[in-house]
Amino acid sequence: MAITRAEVIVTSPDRNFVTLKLTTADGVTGLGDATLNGRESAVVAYLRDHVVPLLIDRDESRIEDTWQFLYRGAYWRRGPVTMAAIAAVDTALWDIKGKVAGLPVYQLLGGASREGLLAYGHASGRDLEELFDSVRDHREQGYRAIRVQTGVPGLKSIYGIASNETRRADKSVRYDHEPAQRGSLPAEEDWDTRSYLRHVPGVFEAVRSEFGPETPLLHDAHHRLAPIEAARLGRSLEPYDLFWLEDVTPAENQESLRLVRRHTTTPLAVGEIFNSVWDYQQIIREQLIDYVRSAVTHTGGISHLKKVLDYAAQYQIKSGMHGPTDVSPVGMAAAMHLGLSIHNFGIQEYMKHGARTDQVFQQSFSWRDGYLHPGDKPGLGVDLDADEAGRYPYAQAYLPYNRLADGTIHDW
Ligand code: GCO
Ligand code: MG
Repeated sequence: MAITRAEVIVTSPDRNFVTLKLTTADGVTGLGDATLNGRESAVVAYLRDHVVPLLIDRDESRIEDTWQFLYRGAYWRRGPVTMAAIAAVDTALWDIKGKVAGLPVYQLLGGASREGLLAYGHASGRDLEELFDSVRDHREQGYRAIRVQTGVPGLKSIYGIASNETRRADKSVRYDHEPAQRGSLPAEEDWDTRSYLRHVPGVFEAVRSEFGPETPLLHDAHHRLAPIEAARLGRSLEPYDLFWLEDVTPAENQESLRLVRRHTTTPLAVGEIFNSVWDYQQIIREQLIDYVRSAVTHTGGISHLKKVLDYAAQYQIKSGMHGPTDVSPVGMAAAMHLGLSIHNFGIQEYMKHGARTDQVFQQSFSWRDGYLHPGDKPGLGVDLDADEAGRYPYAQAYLPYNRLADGTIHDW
């Protein structure tokens, strides 16, 4: 029982992905997603220089020991690069363990706690007409829950809006945007909080009026508000019964959510940029959020995110795993296996990958009537076609950044 080969595969079919492939002495292979949007090369170097040499000859069955070895043995702890690298190793080892056992990973985690995973997609529009078309498009695709993002009058380009410039290269999905834009430097976007706070409640009033009260609607403030502004937004959206309001305020200061919580009953989701349980400790213990947004890919893998969610379950907090196109099909499969097994599953973000991505990664999950299921192939159920992957070399791409009208850098 030993890992004999570890490869870091970088491919860019529709966007950049970093995948770790482990092979054992018995020829069993496992895949792990290590994609960190806009910082992929940092994780590639961390894996190739500081992890791969340590994996060779390790016993692939010892997942927890390997996790602790890579976490504690590095001396320098946590952070997005380290925890994405550890996540890839952890996920690949769970993939191998499932294949050796002849079981899908969710069976190793305690079996299914539900028939399928409620998913949400990203509707967006620069104006109400475009937004309504996007909502209809997502309902036609079968989504039962829909995130709503909108342009703001007076702002040229902001987060989350599929426009001609940001729509994905292959236009495979009309309205999904790919925030990371290929090029040597990040793109600058603009922002004005007061315009946004004046505009958004009216958008949700229009969406509810057009589509009714039933559909779970979500919205992402993408870290842009001060706590009191977040409190105001949460309260102003209460008549529209959101499923959740995401990343209302930068949450490094976990206490800041106390003020938001005092003013609004709109459910809160936080954590897609978190990478360990320590980022959540206070906001879970004080029940300052309702959903944990982390992806398996960015939070130390299946082993660590399960620990975070088991801690959250004690406080009636549910999962809302991050699932944009920059979580690869391997990371999505890991999320689905974990989400299917835990009791406190909430919802799974699901932005469909492009056609070229689906050629590189052969997946076995199902998408039916608004629900996802990881499938029952042993392991994660994903294969990577190395030849196909080789057709798409890495292309530098950055997430945008933000400035206010006076030129001050703001949170993107
Ligand atoms: C989401 C996220 C994304 C991020 C992207 C960054 O809720 O899906 O906010 O849109 O911006 O994943 O890599
Ligand atoms: Mg988000």
